[in-house]
Amino acid sequence: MIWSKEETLPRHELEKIQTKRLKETVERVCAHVSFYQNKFKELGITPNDINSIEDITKLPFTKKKDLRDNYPFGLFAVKQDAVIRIHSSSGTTGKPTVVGYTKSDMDIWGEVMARVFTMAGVNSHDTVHNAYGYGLFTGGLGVHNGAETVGATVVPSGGGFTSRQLLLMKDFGATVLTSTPSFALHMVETALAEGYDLQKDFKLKCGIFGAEPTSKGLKEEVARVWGIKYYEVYGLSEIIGPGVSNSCDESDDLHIFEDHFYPEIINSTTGEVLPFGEKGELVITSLTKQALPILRYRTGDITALDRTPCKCGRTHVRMKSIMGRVDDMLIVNGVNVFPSQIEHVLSNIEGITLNYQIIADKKGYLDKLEVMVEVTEDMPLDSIGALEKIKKTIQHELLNNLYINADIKLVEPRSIERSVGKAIRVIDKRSL
Ligand code: DLL
Repeated sequence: MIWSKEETLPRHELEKIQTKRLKETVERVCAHVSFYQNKFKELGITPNDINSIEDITKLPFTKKKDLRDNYPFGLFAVKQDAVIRIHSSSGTTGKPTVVGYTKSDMDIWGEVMARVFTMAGVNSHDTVHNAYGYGLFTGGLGVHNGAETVGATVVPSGGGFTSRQLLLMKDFGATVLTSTPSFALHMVETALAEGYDLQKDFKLKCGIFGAEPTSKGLKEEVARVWGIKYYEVYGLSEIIGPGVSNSCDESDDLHIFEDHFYPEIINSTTGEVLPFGEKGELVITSLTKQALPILRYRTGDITALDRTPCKCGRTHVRMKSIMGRVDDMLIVNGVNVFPSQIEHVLSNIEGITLNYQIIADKKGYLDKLEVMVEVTEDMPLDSIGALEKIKKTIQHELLNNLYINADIKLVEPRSIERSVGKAIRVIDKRSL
């Protein structure tokens, strides 16, 4: 089943819609967002220069930093009374990235997520157990909205409380699981430890997983142990949240909902647009967003695009599963964090230095983060009470500011190995 006719439009018709919507978006940002007004002035262009979708390459890029520099609402193109929802992610110097939605944006989010669910064969007869986090993160509420749009019964369980989640999944007869892939596997471990029979006790037929980089092996493992079909959803808050693209029955690649989100692949160093099939940084322009329209957003995600026809009948371009990042952003159990954000938190804590290392690893199927930090010279290492207090403070600040749970290891001054060139701040032992 296909949710909307826009997903199967012939390319020339799709391009007509994209051109019209791009022109409207450009006019909107030039009328209401001073950041873009200045960018257009610098580049010596006006909205009249945009006459076809190909003209998109004349437009400026937008980066995460631009959202932070214009914190909180500087890039919004509507007045506050038109904004009905705010989401946000953690930020470098305490300033989060803030995104907003009008009623029309929320309807479009519901629509694209309805396409995602329909791609996975989900309808009003299904019960969706939604274990993506609710709250400021776009995962929980974004997925929720789409499940309701297709008329499914949603169980808004959110993250954590694995035992209770399993009980609800069994008793409510969930047929669809939505969560990060690592959480889906973590559930398996808990279920087996608690004596459940995965095939007999649960009615799951499929899962819609995303929000973190996942290897082919891990996807196959999730599908195998649960005995379900694995669908992958991709998205990011700056563009809408989950629902930018999703995999169909015929392919592991993900159809991008191109009538709303226009994709390009660029060489992240030169900014040059790369041809279909080549690997590079994914750049997305929102074509219909009202509250936070965004031009050529540098996602930092590495992938490649494929325009060859798909057997499922959808004409929208497909992207490969994310192959990595162009920057040092870590995704820990679905939460995005930059090493610089951790450094900022550490810099405000007494008794430690800024000689630190972040070690990302797996504990079972979940991600585990350890922050190893050297204490100051005057901090006696035998003062257990003082060290415990520092550890607790770091843990608390990381959780409060960045929403991450980390183990803290305090070590002696000068004990972390120094490197000749750039300091090695991150050791990522998780391999894709
Ligand atoms: O993670 C939105 C989302 C929620 C997507 C639930 C899918 C499911 P952010 O918190 O803004 O939004 O993080 C966006 O997460 O730039 C990618 O680096 C990563 N990401 C999202 N989906 C995938 C995926 C949500 N399927 C950032 N594979 C993005 C790999 C993904 N990485």
